[in-house]
Amino acid sequence: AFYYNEPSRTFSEYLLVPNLSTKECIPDNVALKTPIVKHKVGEKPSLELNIPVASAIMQSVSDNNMAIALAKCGGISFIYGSQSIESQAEMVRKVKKYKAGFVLSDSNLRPDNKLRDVVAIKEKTGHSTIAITEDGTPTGKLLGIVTSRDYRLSRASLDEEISTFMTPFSQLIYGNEKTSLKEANDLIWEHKLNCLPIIDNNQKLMYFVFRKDYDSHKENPNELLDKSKSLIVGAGINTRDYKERVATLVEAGVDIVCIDSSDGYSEWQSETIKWIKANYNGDVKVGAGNVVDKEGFRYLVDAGADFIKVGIGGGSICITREQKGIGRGQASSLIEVSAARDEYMKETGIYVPICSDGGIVHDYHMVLALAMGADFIMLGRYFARFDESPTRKLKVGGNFVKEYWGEGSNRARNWQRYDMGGEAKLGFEEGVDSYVPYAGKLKDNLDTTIYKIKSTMCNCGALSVSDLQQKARITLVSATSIKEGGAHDVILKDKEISS
Ligand code: MZP
Repeated sequence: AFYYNEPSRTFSEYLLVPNLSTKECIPDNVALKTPIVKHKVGEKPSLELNIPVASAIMQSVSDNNMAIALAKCGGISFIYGSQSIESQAEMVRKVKKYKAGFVLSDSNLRPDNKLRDVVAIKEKTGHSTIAITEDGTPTGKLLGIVTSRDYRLSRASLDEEISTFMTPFSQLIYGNEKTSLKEANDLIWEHKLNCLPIIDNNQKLMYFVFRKDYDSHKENPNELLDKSKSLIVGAGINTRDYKERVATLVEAGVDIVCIDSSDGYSEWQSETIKWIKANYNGDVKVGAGNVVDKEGFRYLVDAGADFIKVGIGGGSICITREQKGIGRGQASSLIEVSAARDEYMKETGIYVPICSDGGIVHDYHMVLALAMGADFIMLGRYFARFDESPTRKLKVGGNFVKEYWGEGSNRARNWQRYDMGGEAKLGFEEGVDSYVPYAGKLKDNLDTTIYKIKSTMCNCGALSVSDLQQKARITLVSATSIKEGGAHDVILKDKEISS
């Protein structure tokens, strides 16, 4: 046998040592844009994320709702593959059809409209119209009106209504009546237009209403309307039914697929990747894994993989290490695979993104993963806690929880993920069925996490992911210093004092 000289390690055994934070190192200046497909060094990758996170290829995590919520925040979901091809493709279609936006109604306003400044003046404008005033009083200067979905007014009477209220506005840009409210909102979100869309009773756009000081020559919304894009979405595939599954997913509009396997260093994966690349002229992007060493990385990259996923046995619901004794500490795996990626880049001029999959417990683990060379991070437990995950929210022992189960559990029975070419069944469990604490809305939690990541990067003097990968200084910590890192030698106020 070959023996590694060093024990394999995981994130909690490391800390980041701060670098000089220059004055421009503030969270607002940190860009988290990151590539998810291979590309020539110096060229723009064909697929990027605005934030370096992906939700796991799991029944209890990634369906179309999760995918929409996460893509709106700039990440990506890989819709689980342990379902029929048709139902998975339908989920993909739902994401692709969705146009980022919001429903304009009294209860669902854009947060940046400053809700506190919104006052309904229903008596004046009809039950389903609200007014936004500058000082938040019913008599304050009007900034805009928003009509709700069931607003019923003819174009003429709406024109009249608007002219009554338009005094502070110098600009009323007529919309193209073929444009749906969703498309208009998509545009507003995407380009951060400071305006309100006004719709007719067929939900078609009538006007964009702008503030007086708005310079419409810079970005006329009607010109921006063809350019509006759909959300991006990925999907998990396996090495058995991939020919049919990939064809159907591609037709549904999937942006990228990923072979979902607990151990990806196999001839099955190589064959699958080569088939996809040959049959789609290289156009279908495919991630592969999971691997934990340089040999696995090189094997899948040589087969044509677009990104490589790293991690075996570190997932919160995973018992593979207990069941089979297979795996490696996530940090050690990542450090070795990232070095292999850098070597490959020097040799070929091609950058292959790495995804660190599983085992993230604290937000700072994400920064460590990025610093150790990951380009993005896949999370299961983290996302399972939110409203948008597909599982039930329950009250257990007085606390709200959400269900979260592994793909290798008897509940999911995703035998393809553990397939060793034998019978088409899950021979034994490699995952558990569990609860995770309920944490509320995805966006609220993710915003905080992203802010933490950015501010930690500022401590490291890094303004981008690649900057962090180059500049980070990482130290191992002793067991005693781990203890020092938490609150210690004090009596916490929320704990009972035992006599
Ligand atoms: P975590 O974010 O919950 O720690 O880990 C999620 C990852 O665990 C998934 O992306 C996947 O790679 C892995 N996973 C999913 N199901 C199992 C299992 O049943 C598993 N063993 O290990």
